[in-house]
Amino acid sequence: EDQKSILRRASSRFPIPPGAKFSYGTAGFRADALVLESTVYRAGILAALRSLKTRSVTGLMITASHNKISDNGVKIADPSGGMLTQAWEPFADALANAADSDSLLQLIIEFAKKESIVTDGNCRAEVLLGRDTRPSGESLLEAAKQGINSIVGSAAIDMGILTTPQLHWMVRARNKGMKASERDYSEQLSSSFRCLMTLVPGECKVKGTDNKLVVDGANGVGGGKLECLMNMLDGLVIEVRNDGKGGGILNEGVGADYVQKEKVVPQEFGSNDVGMRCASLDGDADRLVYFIVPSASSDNIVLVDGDKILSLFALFIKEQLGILYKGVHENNAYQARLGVVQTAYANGASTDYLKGLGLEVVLTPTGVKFLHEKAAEYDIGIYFEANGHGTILFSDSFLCWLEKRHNELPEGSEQQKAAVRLLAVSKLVNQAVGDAFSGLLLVEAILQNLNWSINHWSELYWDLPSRQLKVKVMDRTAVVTANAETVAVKPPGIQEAINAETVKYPRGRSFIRPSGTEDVIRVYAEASTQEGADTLAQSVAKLVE
Ligand code: 16G
Ligand code: ZN
Repeated sequence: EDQKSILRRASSRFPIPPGAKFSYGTAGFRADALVLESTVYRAGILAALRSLKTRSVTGLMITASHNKISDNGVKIADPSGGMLTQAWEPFADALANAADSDSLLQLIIEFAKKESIVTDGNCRAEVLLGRDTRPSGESLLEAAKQGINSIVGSAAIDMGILTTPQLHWMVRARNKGMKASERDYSEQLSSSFRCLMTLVPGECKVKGTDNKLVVDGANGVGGGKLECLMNMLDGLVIEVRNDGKGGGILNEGVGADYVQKEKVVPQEFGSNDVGMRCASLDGDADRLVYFIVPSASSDNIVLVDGDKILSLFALFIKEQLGILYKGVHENNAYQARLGVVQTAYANGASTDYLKGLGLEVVLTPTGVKFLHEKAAEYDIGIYFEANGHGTILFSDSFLCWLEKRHNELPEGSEQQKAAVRLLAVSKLVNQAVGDAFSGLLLVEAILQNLNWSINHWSELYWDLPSRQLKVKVMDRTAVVTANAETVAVKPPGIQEAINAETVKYPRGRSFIRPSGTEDVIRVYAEASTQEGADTLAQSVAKLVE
């Protein structure tokens, strides 16, 4: 059977639901799971074509992250392990929205021609598949496999139930010729974590249960996976709650998104946890926030968000670089460029703090692909969204120099230890995407290295009070932003009106942006008081309505 008839036959089994309109958006296609089969089938085709084009392994992940359990979604991992190249997003949209088998076929033929992709079976495509714990995942996975198999010469490799970052890590590892099983992932994380822990200064601190970390697994894939990883770690006691086995519902009253947005304790947490070090993962474990329950009498938490995780990482790395370069003449050392990447959602106090450390801070629009791309311009690029998605990227040239330097330095010297720590960080931290597990292990290792409590960390700076609102609109594309979403250039006049409101508040800052995942305009405001932030957000929301 030839390529055309295979495609025509297979795609006719996955008709697009009437009236549906899909958009690849910030993080892939996302919708109610019931309408997603055709989209996931077509995403399978896309992943296979991308693999053929790049002659590398690609990935396809089925997840709707922190969204409700009845939703699902699909996104493609590029050969680097990062997000699908933006250049292919219009094709992704066109594929997902093709009205019938004929137009789908036509689109594929034209695109393959334009990109010089040959589907004669002589070139092999390989796509790694993963899914989270959503019940709809199984049938959608089947649709994805059919999509991949619709492209002649393609192989779908089912990696099973995974966190999103695990799948991305595997794609990257495969293309680097490394071993890429879940076991290999866990070994890399646990061995680099152990390495960081052996370098904790002073006598080894006793890690009793009084120093335990309590983790909210969002009733998603992360809880169970973390329990497996835990068995390979020393020096860290973790108690996982909401691991999905206790009957709780995915992302309902639990998880990093809930904790960060609502700023209240998740289910299964309460007065017994006062003062404990707590952390929360999202449904597919690519986001991480920490929190403290300050008192038994209320549901409120002290949030330690992505900005603060970023600040802890930046501070630690800067300190290690300082030790490494001590006494070395500028001309003799590789000058590592350290950069910090945030979005407009970063709390103003965090940006001030980071700049106060003398760091270069840049803003990008919301969405991992933008932050990641920017961070990759540095030798060490640290990026985080306030919502807890982020990672640290190391350039190959810097790592190469660091390896060499490490071998030259006197054995056991402070300088060599700094080199070992930085090398360990580069292995611990997922280089493909933000990963709640590597983030969590790095936070824990740094707190141990600095001998800091979560309270000390939380008090690095005080967050400015902030408020987020969303406004339902007919057409979110009416709002167009510039300067990393800090300025609204359309509709005309709105930015001037926002400015006029903002200047009324000490430390006032506010912006609007169209959501990339929902039909809403998001409003963000911060000010020196909570009341100020609230009223500023409300008046800006009125301007949008
Ligand atoms: C997606 C993005 C996240 C972003 C969020 C914003 C990825 C992997 N995820 O979840 O980075 O913060 O969308 O959503 O890129 P919004 O556009 O609806 O505000
Ligand atoms: Zn997620």
